Amino acid sequence: MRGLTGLLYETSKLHPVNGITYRGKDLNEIIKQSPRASGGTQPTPEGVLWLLLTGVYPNQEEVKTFQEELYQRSHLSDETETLIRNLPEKMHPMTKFSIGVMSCQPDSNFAKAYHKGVPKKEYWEHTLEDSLDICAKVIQLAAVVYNSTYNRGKQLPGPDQDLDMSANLVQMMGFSDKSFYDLMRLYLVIHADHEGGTVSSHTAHCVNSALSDPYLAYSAAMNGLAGPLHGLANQESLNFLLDFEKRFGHIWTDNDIANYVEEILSESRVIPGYGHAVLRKTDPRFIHLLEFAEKNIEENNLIRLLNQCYTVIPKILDKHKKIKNPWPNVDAGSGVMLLHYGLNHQDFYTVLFGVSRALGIMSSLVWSRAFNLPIERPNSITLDLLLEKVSSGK
Ligand code: FCX
Repeated sequence: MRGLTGLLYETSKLHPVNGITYRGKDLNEIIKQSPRASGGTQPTPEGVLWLLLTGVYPNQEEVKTFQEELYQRSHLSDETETLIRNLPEKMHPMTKFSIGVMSCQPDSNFAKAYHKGVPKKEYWEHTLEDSLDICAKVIQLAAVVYNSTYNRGKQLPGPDQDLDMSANLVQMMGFSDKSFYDLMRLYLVIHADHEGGTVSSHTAHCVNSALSDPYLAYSAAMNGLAGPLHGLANQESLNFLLDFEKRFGHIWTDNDIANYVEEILSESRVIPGYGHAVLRKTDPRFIHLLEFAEKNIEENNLIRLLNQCYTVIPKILDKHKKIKNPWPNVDAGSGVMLLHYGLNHQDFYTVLFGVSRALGIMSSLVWSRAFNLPIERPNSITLDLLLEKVSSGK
C-alpha cells in the first residue's frame, strides 16, 4: 500500500530525502527553536508535545505550566504498579509496557464520556484528556517496567516535579549523568512521530477509528512497535554491532564488515537499522544522534564501528537492487548511545521508543477525533477474485 495515499494524519509528514517534519516544521529547526529544560542543551519532549498538538512552539512560561500539568497527570495506581512488578521477570519489557498501558484503561475519560452519551463533536476533548494522561503516565510506566525487570530490590528516586519528562525518566531508572538527561531529551524528541503510515501510528489510528479509547489504541500501537522490522530494530541494531565485535574484537577492516553483512543477507535475514519504506537517504534522525555523540561522547570502539558501518554497509546494500534504501535509519545508532550511558539492557530500548511515540500518536488521535474521521474499513479481496481480475485484465 506504499504508493496509496489513504490516511489523513495531521501531526507529521515524512519527506523521502529531508526526513520528518512535525506540524510542517523541520526537525533541525525544532531542535534549535523548541524550549529547553534549565541547564540542558536539548529541547524537551513537553515542548514538542505542545507543538504536535497545537502547531506552534510554547514559550518558556507555557512549557513550564504544561510540565507541571503533565506531572500532575503522571500518577500510576497501586494496582498498575503491583501488576507490572508481578509479571514474569523474563517477559519482554515491551509486553510488560503494553500490559501496563492496558491496566490504566479503566480510567479512560473518553470511554466514560462515550458511555454517558456525550455528543460526537465533544469526542476530541475527551480524547485530549486521555492523550495527556497517557503521555504523562508512560514515563512512570517505563520506569516501573525497567526497575521491576533490572533493578529489583534497589532503592531508587521517585518522580521529581521540578524535572522534565526525560530527566525524570533517566533519574527514576537510577542514572544521574546530566549528559544522559540531554540524550534522552533528544531521543524522545526525534522518535516522537513519523507520519501516519508507520505500523504503530497506523495501528493506533485504525483501532481508535472504532472509537476504542486512546489506551486501547496506544497499547495496540505498542504491540506493532515491538516488531523487529519496526521499533525492535533498535535492540537488534546494537546486537548486530556487539555480535560483530565479539567475532572480530577491536581490529577489523572494511572487508570484514562487508563479509559479515553478506553472510547475514545470504541467510535471508535483514541488516537491522538499514533501509526504510519511505526514506531514500540517511535518516536525519541518525545524523542528529551522530552529532550528539560527536559533541558529548568520547569516541569508543562501538561508535567507531558504527561510523565505519555507515561508510561500508550502504555500498553493499546498494548492490542488492531489491533493497530500495541502503541508508541507515534512526535505529542504527540509538542503542550505541544508550549503552554508552550504561543502559545495557537492549530489551528495554523499544520501550523508550514507545514512550516517545506516545507524543505523536496521542496528538494525532486528538486531531482525528476533531476531524470526526470515520471508521477505517478498507476493501479486501480473496485470492480467487484476485486471480480472476488478473486473468480478465480488469
Ligand atoms: N536488510 C536486508 N534486506 C532488506 C533491508 C535490510 N536492511 N531493507 C530492505 N530489505 C529487503 C526487504 O526485506 C525486501 O525483501 P523481499 O522482497 O525479499 O521481502 C526488499 O529488500 C524490498 O524492501 P524495501 O522495499 O526496500 O523495504 P520495505 O518497505 O519492504 O521495508 C524495512 C522497510 C524498514 C522494514 C526494511 O528496510 C527492513 O527490514 N530494515 C531492517 C529493519 C529496520 O531497520 N527497521 C526499522 C525501520 C524504521 F526506522 C522504524 O520503523 O523504526
